[in-house]
Amino acid sequence: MEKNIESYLIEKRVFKAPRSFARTARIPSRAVYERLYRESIRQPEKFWAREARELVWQAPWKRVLEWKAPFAKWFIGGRLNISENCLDRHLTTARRNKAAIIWEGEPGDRRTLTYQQLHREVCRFANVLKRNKIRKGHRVIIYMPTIPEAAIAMLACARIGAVHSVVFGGFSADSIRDRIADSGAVAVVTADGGYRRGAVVPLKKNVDDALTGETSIKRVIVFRRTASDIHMEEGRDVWWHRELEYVNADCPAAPLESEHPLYILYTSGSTGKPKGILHTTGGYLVGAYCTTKYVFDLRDEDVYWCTADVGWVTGHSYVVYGPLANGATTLMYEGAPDWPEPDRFWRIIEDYGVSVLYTAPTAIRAFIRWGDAWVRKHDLTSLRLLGTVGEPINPEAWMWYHEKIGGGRCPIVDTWWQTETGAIMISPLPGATATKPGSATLPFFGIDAAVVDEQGEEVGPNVGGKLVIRRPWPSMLRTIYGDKTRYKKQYWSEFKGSYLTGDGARRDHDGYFWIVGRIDDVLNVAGHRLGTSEIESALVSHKHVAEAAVVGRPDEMKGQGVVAFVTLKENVTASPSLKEELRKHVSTHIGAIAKPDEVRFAEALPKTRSGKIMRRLLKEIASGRTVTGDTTTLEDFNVLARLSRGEE
Ligand code: 7RM
Repeated sequence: MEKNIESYLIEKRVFKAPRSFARTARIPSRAVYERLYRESIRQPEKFWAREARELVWQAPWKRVLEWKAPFAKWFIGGRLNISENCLDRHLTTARRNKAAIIWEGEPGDRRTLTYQQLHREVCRFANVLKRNKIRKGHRVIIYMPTIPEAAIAMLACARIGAVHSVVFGGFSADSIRDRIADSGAVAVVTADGGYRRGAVVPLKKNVDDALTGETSIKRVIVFRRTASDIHMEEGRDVWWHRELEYVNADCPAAPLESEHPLYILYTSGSTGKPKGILHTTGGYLVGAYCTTKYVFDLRDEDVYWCTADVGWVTGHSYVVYGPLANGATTLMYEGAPDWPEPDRFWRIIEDYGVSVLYTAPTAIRAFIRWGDAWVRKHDLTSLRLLGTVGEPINPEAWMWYHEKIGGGRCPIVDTWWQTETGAIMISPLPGATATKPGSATLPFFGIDAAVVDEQGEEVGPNVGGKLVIRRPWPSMLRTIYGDKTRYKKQYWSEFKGSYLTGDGARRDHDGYFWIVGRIDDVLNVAGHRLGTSEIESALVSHKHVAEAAVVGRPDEMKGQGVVAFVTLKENVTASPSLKEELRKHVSTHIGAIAKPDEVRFAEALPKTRSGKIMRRLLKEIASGRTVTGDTTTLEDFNVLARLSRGEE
């Protein structure tokens, strides 16, 4: 029998939900959370139905849930349209003239679209789609920069019932080609280019390269963003602005069945070919809507900024659908956080009075590395709530975020969820939950999360195991597009009736969840199973370390040896004595068992565009192998080449 994952790094700091916050919060105390949570678990369908009733349905549902494991249908018989819920529904209220999207381009250009204006643009573009023979059920690839038109294209697809699949603007022609082939898409919506660190990303050129040879694509609609010199293929490519000349703004929202597919989003998975995660209409909307409402506790006065790219699931649920369904003001920024200088985020927060900031640990660690002086240049007092997502946040990075960005007054919501879950699953509620640096805390309403051992039995406090969800929830994936078998096998085969997240976790004595890393990345050192996040956090707690990734490599004596890849803060000199110091540092903070056998300094770590460290690649490098398998989600190939050559 495999042993449980062990834990050595126990965090003792606790931060109560601030009084001022709790006073006005939707969930004002831990007691209220507990009561609602218990109710939601006892009668989940009642809870979700109550939330769903806050939205607009063109026909009411007959049954809340049909669960033929592992296939779920939510709000059966109901008809609705997400774009209607994100747009039309606000037009009869004072939100009509409220900013829906505030956007800033990387070069500094600015646009604001009110709900009324956004509605009009979405209707017009939906008519453009129709004019180009795109119909309900057709798949449409959206390959765009983070500009309002990306959201407009998504909402326009949703309005007519076309299924969108957003591909990260940073991905290559090959990735687009794979996703077109897998989804059988008939159209691509793209731009001539996008801006990233002052350069133009040749989006249209990449699309052209993806379409050579056999393809299912009949139409490419091109938005003019950079005025770059591009090729337009006669009979296939049309300009967005030209097409608008032929349409009006009258486009009723199609009444779609609750289970009508909304989007496919490809995720890399740890190995092999990307999986097309399929989300459907009613359940997804309810999940995105209600988590946004409770977790960010949005007010009409808020300027809410989720820094994610629209190509990531976070961009879907928490830049576009969740905030707009709540009638919030969502800010979008096109470019890099260090362009033209490392204070771009802080400048934006000051300029627009951002009050809620939602970003990723990888970004926070980069800011720490660039130094506090950039932060101090700006007035960040408009902020009232901070969030993180994407990876476990190292407690020291959490503390920095809390003090330097949040001025010690803003709660931090560390939100755990996945592309597959569609919406936040484990997170503090800012007026109710005391937070602990590094913990995503407690499950959201209706979410039956647990940590189990190899037999599927729930483990006791502070024992590590596999994180599972023991019942269906509305925003869950419905399948892997075109591959039911893989869907069943990957997520539902290990423990009967439970969804396998693939993450390792433990719960502490207060029931708080601590994610210890991906199960595939767990190390096995002399019979001890260690998650990656604690060792990495121990390294990041050293004053010279900006970022760390830990992997195992085969070791004759111990089974696996520990290799740490470490990025140092700016102006710190790499030296053999520092390597030794870091090994000792881990040893004193966690124990000799986790002491790295080798520390390697790296200028940067291989990451996905959403900032996740690709440990699979580091494992191969650490054991001296050449890197194989899927690297299409890698942000910067040069990083890999440098690491493989052993350059520091
Ligand atoms: C939203 C998103 C999912 C994986 C997930 C975890 C990791 C995400 C947290 C986290 C610890 C968090 N979707 N993860 N959030 N780990 N604490 N708050 O990231 O599909 O791209 O990734 O990301 O491993 O399984 S995703």
